[in-house]
Amino acid sequence: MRRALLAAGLAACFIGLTAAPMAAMARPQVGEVRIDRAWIRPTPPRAPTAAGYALITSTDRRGDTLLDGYSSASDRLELHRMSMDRGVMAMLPVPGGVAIPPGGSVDLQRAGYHLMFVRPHRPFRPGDHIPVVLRFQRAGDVRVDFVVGDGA
Ligand SMILES: [Cu+2]
Repeated sequence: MRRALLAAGLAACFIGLTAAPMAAMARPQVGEVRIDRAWIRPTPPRAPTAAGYALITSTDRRGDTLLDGYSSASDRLELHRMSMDRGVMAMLPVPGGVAIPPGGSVDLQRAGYHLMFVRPHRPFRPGDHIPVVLRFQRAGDVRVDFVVGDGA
């Protein structure tokens, strides 16, 4: 019995130790890209898509480009731009990605962009954390947890 408890204690310690680098990896900053306010609008059941937004900052003096991304929580993740077409709001894929200026930021929502989760695997409920990988031209793959909510 005592031995079992000791083993359990060691296992807990080991998990504690190995969890630290994992937590560090999950930080939404890799290289010279920083992601703030990453959020997704809640979806009703069986919604075919969900929209996500983030504030992206590049501290690289060359800037960076958000190319696209992927998530285990939906079939696909696409980068879209809202645009008016003869008075009708439409959304279009963004060829070439979104440029983040050197030392500057792009607020996807304000700039008319969103990340479109195509066919979410389950409803996104307020408070859920959705793991996402954003792909940048220079910074490469950046892991970010998007929080389902109202973006506040
Ligand atoms: Cu869209």
